[in-house]
This record gives sequence, C-alpha cells and structure tokens, in this order.
Amino acid sequence: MSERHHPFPALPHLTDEERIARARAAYDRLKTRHSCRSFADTPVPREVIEAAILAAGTAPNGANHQPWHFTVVGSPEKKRAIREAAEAEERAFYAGKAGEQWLDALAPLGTDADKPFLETAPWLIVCFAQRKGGIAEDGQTQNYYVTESVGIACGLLLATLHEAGLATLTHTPSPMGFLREICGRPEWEKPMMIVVAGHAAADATVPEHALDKKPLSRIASWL
Ligand code: IYR
Repeated sequence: MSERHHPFPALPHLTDEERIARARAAYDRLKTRHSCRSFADTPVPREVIEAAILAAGTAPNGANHQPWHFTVVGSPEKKRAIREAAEAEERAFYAGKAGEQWLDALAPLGTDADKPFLETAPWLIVCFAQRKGGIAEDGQTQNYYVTESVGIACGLLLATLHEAGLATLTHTPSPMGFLREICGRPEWEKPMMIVVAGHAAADATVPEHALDKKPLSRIASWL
C-alpha cells in the first residue's frame, strides 16, 4: 500500500529565457570552484556548515534511507589527530604504495604527504556512508545505492559551501578507516571523504590543468 502523497512542491514560474539565464548563471558560479590545498586559519561560522549539511541531506538517495553521516571536526586536538593519521597513510602512499602510474597522474597537482590544511582549515567535514541501517540507523536494515547517494550528497555539500563563498577540498587519504575510530562512528559506516572547508590562503594556487575542462561536445551526446 502506498503512503500518502503531497502535491509536488511549486517551482518558480520562469520564462524559457529566464531558465536559460539561470542555468548559465549557476554554471558561471560553479565553474569558479577548484580544489584548494592551502587554507587560511580564518574562522567560519558554524551556521554556514550547518546549512550546507542540511543542503547535502536533501540529496536524492536510495529509498529515502538517507545513508550518510557528517562528522564536523573543528577542535584543534581532533584536527591534529586526523592530520597525523592521514599523513602516516599518505607517506606510505607517496613512498610507493600508490604505484608509478598513479604517482605520475598526480605529478601535475604537486601534492605530497604533508597535509597542513587538515589543521589550518577551520572545518573538516568527515563524510560517512552507512552501508546498512535504514532510516532508523539500526545497523541492520539493507540500504540501497549507498555510494551513489553519498556521492550526490557530497556534491550538494561542495556546491553549497562554494555558493557561501568558501574554498573546499575533497581529501581522500587511503585507506581511511582511521576516521571511523577518531570520529567514533559504528563499524557499518564507511568513511568516503573529508570535505575541508574554509578560506583560501593568500598564497593558494590551482594547477594550470585544473582549468582544462572538457568541452560540451565531449562530455555530452544528444540522441
Ligand atoms: N590522497 C592523496 C593522493 C591524491 C589522489 C588523487 I586521485 C587526487 O586527485 C589527489 C590526491 C593526497 O591527498 O595527496
């Protein structure tokens, strides 16, 4: 038996010209987002992060189980613990665990095992995927399309933080099981990424290739 339904919420009444202009304006704003790897220690109000996480929580997801959890880390002690554990993994990664091909692919980014931004940035948002648990988070109920759901939620999180004028980084130390322990999350949750949020440092840069986006003709086809 189907649950009660509500009328579909009203969307703005726009002309096609207005729709085109809005879509282009959204693209113009989103295309200025780039991963930031050097953050200032300037504080950011907690309310910005709260609103961005609420936006992330609106993501389409499997059976509306909302299989995500966001642990927001602002305490210097916890940030230090995350930095130390992440750098230990990154040292092994850059010392060879990654393999030559991966390290060659990363060379243009100029990244290394040092991750000072994990302490400098005001907020680390650790994004967890709930492999099980359902909406009640019972740790047992089957969840669906978990990776897809959490991926979309993280996209909305990044877009909202960008819209709020913040610099962001998706940081993925590998393996990152240590995050479950530091954040005190249950074994059925899998850390997916750390979204680092704050203000870019005055000396922050983006690699030249970051501006090379594939043209529409390569990323879309029309049937
Ligand atoms: N986690 C490492 C390596 C890394 C991997 C990819 I794929 C990137 O796009 C960027 C970095 C690091 O953070 O340095």
